[in-house]
Amino acid sequence: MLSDHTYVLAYVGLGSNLLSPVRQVRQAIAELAQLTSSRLLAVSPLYRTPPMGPAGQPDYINAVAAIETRLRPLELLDGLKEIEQAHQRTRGPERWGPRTLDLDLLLFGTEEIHNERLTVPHAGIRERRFVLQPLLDIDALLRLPDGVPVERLLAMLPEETLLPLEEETVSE
Ligand code: A4P
Ligand code: MG
Repeated sequence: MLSDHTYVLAYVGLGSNLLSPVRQVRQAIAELAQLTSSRLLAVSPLYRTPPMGPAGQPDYINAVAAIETRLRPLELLDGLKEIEQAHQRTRGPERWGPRTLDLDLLLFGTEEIHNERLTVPHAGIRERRFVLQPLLDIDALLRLPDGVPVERLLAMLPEETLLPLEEETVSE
């Protein structure tokens, strides 16, 4: 854990496309709020997004949460993995296949981390509208550690609209 007064602002990406994905994501948000030495600050709208990766899998529900944490990056990753496990995450052998819950550590303050277990910013962050849009919803001025505005990355992606779920359809 970091020393008493050192909080870091971290962003976590949530994704699910199995077993009532809206429920999975909402429950995971509640569990993120319970993470030790951390506080949930903001949650983006939920989005229904076409699958990136193998075709023939259901659409995903994606969202991003901002948390303030005193955990170190690997401690936070362990916490995220525990929540994934609690969702009885099932995953097939194929890369980018369907899953009940996927939690990615997108950003950890302005740190750049490269070790065996963790790459931050998350390796796919720049190419994924379903990550960039909800990040921007939480902070319209957000920049990656290298200073690039998230808004600019989003503008560089191919034209495609991501619609937030309407409140009334969220009770899946
Ligand atoms: N790891 C390294 N860096 C990180 C990080 N920043 N956050 C390591 C989380 N984990 C990180 O992850 C495998 C290992 O990556 C972890 O044990 C950790 O040590 P995993 O979650 O078990 O594997 P994965 O998620 O299947 O692999 P991958 O390649 O990370 O997949 P992604 O990038 O998470 O993509 N389409 C839509 N529309 N929406 C989605 O959310 N998600 C995926 C999965 C595919 N298609 C999608 C979506
Ligand atoms: Mg992942």
